[in-house]
Amino acid sequence: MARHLITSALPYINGIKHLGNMVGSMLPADVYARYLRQRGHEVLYICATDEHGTPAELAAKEQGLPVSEFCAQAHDAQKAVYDGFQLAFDYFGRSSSAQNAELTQHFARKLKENGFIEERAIRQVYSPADGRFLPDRYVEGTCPHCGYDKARGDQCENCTRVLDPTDLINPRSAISGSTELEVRETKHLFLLQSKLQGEVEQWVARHEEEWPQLASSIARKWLTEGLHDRAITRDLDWGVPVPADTWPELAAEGKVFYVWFDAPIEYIGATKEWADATGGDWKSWWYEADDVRYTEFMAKDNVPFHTVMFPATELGVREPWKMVDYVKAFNWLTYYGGKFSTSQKRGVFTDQALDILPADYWRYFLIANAPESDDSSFTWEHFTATVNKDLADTLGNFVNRVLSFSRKRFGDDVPAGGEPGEAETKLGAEISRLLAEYEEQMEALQFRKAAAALRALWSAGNSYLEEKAPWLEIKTNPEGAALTLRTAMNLIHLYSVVSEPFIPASSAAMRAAFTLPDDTATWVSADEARALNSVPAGTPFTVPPVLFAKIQDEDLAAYKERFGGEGA
Ligand code: B3M
Ligand code: ZN
Repeated sequence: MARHLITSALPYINGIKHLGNMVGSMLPADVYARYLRQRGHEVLYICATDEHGTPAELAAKEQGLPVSEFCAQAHDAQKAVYDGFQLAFDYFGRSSSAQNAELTQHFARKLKENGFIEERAIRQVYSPADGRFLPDRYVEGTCPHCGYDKARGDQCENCTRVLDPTDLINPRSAISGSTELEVRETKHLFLLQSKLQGEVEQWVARHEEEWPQLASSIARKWLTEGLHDRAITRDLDWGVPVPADTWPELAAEGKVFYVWFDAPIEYIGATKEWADATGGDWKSWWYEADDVRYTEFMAKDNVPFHTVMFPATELGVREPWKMVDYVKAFNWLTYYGGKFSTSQKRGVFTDQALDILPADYWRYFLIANAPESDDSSFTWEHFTATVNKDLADTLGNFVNRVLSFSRKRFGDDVPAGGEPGEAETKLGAEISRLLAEYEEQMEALQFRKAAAALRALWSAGNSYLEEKAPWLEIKTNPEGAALTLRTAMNLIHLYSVVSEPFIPASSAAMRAAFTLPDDTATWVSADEARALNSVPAGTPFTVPPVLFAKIQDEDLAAYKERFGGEGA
């Protein structure tokens, strides 16, 4: 059985993320990791805050904090939200860690040894008003490709093209707003990606068939446009220092590596942080790790870095580092068809979401509507309808109805009596088929389809209950009613196991309803599920509090008022 290494794109340190960020990387990664763990696989799920670069420096400046202090606080704030969402990372690290610095410097030295890094003098934007060079996001202006007027010096948010600050039309300083910018000469390290083009192409060719279309088409587009050599150092105070033993002159000038050079290396760095904290064996996951299956999760704007640039780095190091096997890429989640915007405070942020409702409501809605094949839109109306129908009615109500009714009529133990008949055989076959479908979609990382199969499993319980109508059966055939309720309770237990990746807290509550002496069930195979007999008659149970509260019309109105419903 393969070991599974899973990473989700490292969230930037500068601020709490919105729901679009959550659904495009960390949440599906968590669902997948939980699913694999449930099925008994060895899994390592690693993430971290991406702390270097201009966004961190700018955000720290805005808050009047030293950047290291800003990052420490912001890391803890993000971690708290992710804990609230029940993201079960094996480790959530920090790209500013010593482990990452050491690895990043090692990678750079090796790339130089192998002839893939060279020093070049380049012309950089300098701001006399600010008394410094302005790399990346320190410059803003108009995108030369699409005309978007808030493009940043590193990438255009609108057309996703990667930019150089000198490309921008009408550039201005993001620090002072000064438009009196000059271009001055300074030395930087360049990664000679052009020399690695052929190798990256061969590597992509070996994977693109398997990757989702979104990931392979972006990788292809980049390769067709050609890999360009890129500056991988910056004139910043905050970052991984260029090692003095290898580049004394640049080190003396205080140059640091570019954030996109050290960020992917932090996948390894954070694994080392994990190992240092837990005694785990980081190297077996990353070095000569042929038995490891590595899956990465990210939104589409991060795909070029993960399918082309980081692979180029890893190939150029000429050491057997683990490279990604499968890239799961997502489109955008929109807010009423428009952009979620951190700067314009439009949309729902992850901390606000948890203030309003428990994590499971969000987890289920987001994954069931993940922007997989296309962008998808968040609206409060859709969210409310989904929660009320799928979670409150189909699942929650089923659980409460069955357990309360059984307790009322048969007491605190799962009732005995009755022999499974045609209805149970039909139900078993249906459950078995749906569970196999659910597994198939999860294995294929098709989250919307997996959610649909899970929902169908919940619905099958409702159909069975409607058909058998134990509240009528009890009057004429109490044994039959006992059978129906016992079967329905077995469904509840099955749901508690297989719904866990999506809604871990509610699943735990469902499972805890039964006092099963040795309930270690991690998964139920489609074949075993057919029998619906893992909770035997006589098992004590309790009725859990209502699992999902319905969202009322007045709540919906209040959310729309607070967050700005309707188009933006
Ligand atoms: N921090 C970009 C982002 O948050 C970046 C991902 C790094 S993954 C190595 O979208
Ligand atoms: Zn653009």
